[in-house]
Amino acid sequence: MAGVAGSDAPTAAGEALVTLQEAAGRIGVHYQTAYRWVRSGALPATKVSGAYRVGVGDLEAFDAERRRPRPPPPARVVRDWGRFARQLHEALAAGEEGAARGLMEDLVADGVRLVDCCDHLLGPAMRLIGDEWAARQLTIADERRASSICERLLGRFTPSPPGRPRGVAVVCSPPTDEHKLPGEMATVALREDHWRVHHLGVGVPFEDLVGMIRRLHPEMVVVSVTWSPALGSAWALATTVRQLGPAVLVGGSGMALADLVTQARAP
Ligand code: B12
Repeated sequence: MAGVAGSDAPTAAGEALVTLQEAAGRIGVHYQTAYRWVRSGALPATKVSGAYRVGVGDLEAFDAERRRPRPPPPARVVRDWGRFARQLHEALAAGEEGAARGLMEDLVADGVRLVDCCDHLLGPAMRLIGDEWAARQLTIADERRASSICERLLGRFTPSPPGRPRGVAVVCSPPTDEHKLPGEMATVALREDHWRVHHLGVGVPFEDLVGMIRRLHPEMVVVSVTWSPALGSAWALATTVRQLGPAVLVGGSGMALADLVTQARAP
């Protein structure tokens, strides 16, 4: 073990110890996840000079057990989304990305669907951020930082389910709408429901959007609109795209992704 960053000398019992940071890195999880496992007693650890150390043997056994294939447990039913949304809001407002990630990691690990995380956790937390921005308690820099954290969280958890996709979908926004996050959320929700999704982001000129949709021949186009002045161009886009053949769904602020997923499944 000598020379490995964060490693300690072997114990009297001959087992090499590593710091919690090193242990988390070795099994590919965030430090806070490993910390929670230690605190809950799931991962054995000892304290050396006030800091946790994990035996390499214990770590390997724990990781092997964690990775052992087993039938998925029944998904956790979240009864108090409001509490989680407030916690996430606090983390986002403070720029505490690790705390935000930990919160989401726990829910996803418990089988909570991403569509529900978007509708009941990220959405409400970001709306609180928006209220605080409108009340001048937060700046645009705070708002952008919070959005960026959410985008990275979504990127991290975006699934690529195996098997044949339901079909090809394009998610886009009208050219003048700069709100990218809702389109990201729609993309995640549809991917989770086995769609192959092309997300075109924001700021794409009208004719480029139409050109790309023409090339991709999707079964469905979702126009996600958040900024109300962009509604007119969202409907204009929908009208143009419908003539090319795909089904078009327009939606955004205040509308649930669970409904988008249901509507997308309708023949
Ligand atoms: C983050 C943010 C920004 C960021 C966006 C960064 C990014 N990467 O996305 C930036 C800084 C760019 C920004 C800019 C602006 N913003 Co802004 N922004 C927000 C904020 C805080 C969150 C946006 C967000 O992600 N909301 C979306 C989610 C989280 O809420 P939701 O819409 O209900 O989400 C669901 C639906 O969208 C659904 N969904 C998504 N797609 C689809 C599709 C279908 C078919 C269906 C059914 C559902 C669906 O999924 C979501 C999950 O449930 C909101 C606050 C708010 N209340 O939303 C303000 C807000 C949207 N912004 C607002 C404003 C005014 C602006 C600016 C004009 C500010 C300015 N003066 O420059 C500019 C507009 C720029 C433009 N041309 O678009 C206003 C909009 C008011 C209005 N009349 O529309 C809001 C509401 C803030 C406020 N309280 O006033 N903003």
